[in-house]
Amino acid sequence: MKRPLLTLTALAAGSATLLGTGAQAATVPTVSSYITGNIENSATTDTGNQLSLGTFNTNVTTAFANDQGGVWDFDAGSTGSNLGAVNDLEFGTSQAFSVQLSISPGNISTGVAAGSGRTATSGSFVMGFGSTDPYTYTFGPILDSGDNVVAGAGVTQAGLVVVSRAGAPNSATVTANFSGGGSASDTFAIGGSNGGDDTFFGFVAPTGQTITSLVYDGSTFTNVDDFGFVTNVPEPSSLALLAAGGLLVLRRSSAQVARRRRG
Ligand SMILES: [Ca+2]
Ligand SMILES: [Ca+2]
Repeated sequence: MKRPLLTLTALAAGSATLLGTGAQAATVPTVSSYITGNIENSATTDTGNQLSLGTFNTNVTTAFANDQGGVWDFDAGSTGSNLGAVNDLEFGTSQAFSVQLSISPGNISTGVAAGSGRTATSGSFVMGFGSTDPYTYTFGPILDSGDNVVAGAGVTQAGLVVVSRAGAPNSATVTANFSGGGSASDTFAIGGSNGGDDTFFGFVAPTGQTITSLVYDGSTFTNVDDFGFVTNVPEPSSLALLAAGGLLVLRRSSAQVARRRRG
């Protein structure tokens, strides 16, 4: 029995190399939702491949409960030091699955205090840029708890919040790139106030496709807080339902036995 286990470990190590993950990425937990009361605007509305903040937050909350998504709030799992540009985001109530998020260029600070003139929308910590944008957020494959790639799985919805900055109005554009080669984009004029004009951008992939990356391109330096995603991994509950169905049959038969005994 030991030999297959060693082979699996070797395969996992080999696939990590093939995927170009290189150095060990940090693993960070996600939470179930945005704190929508702290986010003033939704740049995107429920049209085409866009999603409003309200719809996305409902979707990601449901997805988290079903082990299918999560929100990186930059606070969970952070002590305020830079987590770096490549992280494995564990998602769902059981945090069983993960997706690797790689940010380019890599001079970015994740899980750090909000910059001067900016306020976090959740907790104290945010994602801060290290230079002029654009910044690209690329999703890797979905991995299960054993770090095996879940075949055919990917991110189907994603959204981020661009934090408003005192004295620095921002013409911000966020683009979602899809696996079929298309994209969706939206531009929004964010006012120059400290935390008073935080703006959500969210997207959903066309049916049967996934979101491969998001790109933020703005006219000013600012922070992102939070960053959420929904995947199409099969619900563990669908497997649990089969087991629960089996239990139900057992319970029914014991109930019938009990009724027969009473009768
Ligand atoms: Ca705000
Ligand atoms: Ca935060």
